[in-house]
Amino acid sequence: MKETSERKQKVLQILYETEADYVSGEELSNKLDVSRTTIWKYIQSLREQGYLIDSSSRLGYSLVKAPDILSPEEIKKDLETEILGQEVIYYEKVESTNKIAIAEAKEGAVEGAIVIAGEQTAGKGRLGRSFFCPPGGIWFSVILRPNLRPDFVAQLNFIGVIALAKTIDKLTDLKPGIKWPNDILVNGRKVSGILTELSAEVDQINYLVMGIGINLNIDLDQFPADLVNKASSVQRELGERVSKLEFFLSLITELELAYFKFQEQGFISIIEDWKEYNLTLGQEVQVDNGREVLVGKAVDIDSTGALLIKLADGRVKKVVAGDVTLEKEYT
Ligand code: BT5
Repeated sequence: MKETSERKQKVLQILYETEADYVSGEELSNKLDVSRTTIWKYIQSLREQGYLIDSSSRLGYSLVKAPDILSPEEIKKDLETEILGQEVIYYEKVESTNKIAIAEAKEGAVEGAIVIAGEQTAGKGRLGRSFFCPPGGIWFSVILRPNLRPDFVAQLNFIGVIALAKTIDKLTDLKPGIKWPNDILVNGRKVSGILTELSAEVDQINYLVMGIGINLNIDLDQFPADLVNKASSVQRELGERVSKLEFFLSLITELELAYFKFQEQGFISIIEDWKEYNLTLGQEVQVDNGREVLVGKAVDIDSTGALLIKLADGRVKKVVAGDVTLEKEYT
């Protein structure tokens, strides 16, 4: 199976190198040491993925246009990371990439392996909520195996949101903001969310799956009615489409940089990056922590990644997990 995908990758690589020219079936079959019928099957499979490949019995094959998809072939071509995305599993349509990544992690998938889907039919949000994941967005899950105590896992969400904010900042002229703990907002609307799930012993994480969803090229009229006023997409806010591949590659590069920095220099070192995009600290907020709704001012992040809320009576409460509503959203 792996050999097949490596060979298909090689065919694609040769087609890219040949640029506008043609490469003959014979040359491909010699280079890969497989029959011309097998080459034909790889070409057909690439076409099914959306590649426009011209074929001529005299000249051979020529790549006319590549689809904007996050297939392993496209990703590996331009990958600049050390660990993230070295293994990629791509599906056109799945229930949830987190579900698959958890199964892969249990089976021993390497750190940095990524499961991606073109579309999710049962995308998961936090606390059993669902996440709307139509084609056009980026939906993926990264497997990490950090040397970290489970009670510090919330810190890793910071890496995800920092990487997302930096990528939007770098590739567009939009102003992304981070709403604690895991939302990225553009012009007050949510364009991205993160769901981190883990398997751990008392003092050590076995594996962690960070699921990231981004509304990239999605029309507002595709959103269900309950999301129309609070969600948006990068395309909608920017007024133009953004290459999925470029966005994804930039995102995993930023994600890896933040992950390495976190591991080498500790959590405090990444809080500064987080604060650059912070929409929560200094704001009056309502926080639902599952047991009660706290109202106060978000004053700081502690060393575990928890949010500190100063209540009207002056007490400071720590929130480890919950949903924040900013004052401008509820007044
Ligand atoms: C999240 O949950 O924001 C985490 C979303 C994680 C999705 C990724 S996609 C890849 C991976 N595989 C999965 O199955 N999941 C992950 P939470 O903070 O609980 O927000 C959920 C709430 O956001 C919902 O109750 C809706 O109100 C809203 N929502 C749902 N779909 C949305 C969308 N596409 N864009 C913006 N908001 C959405």
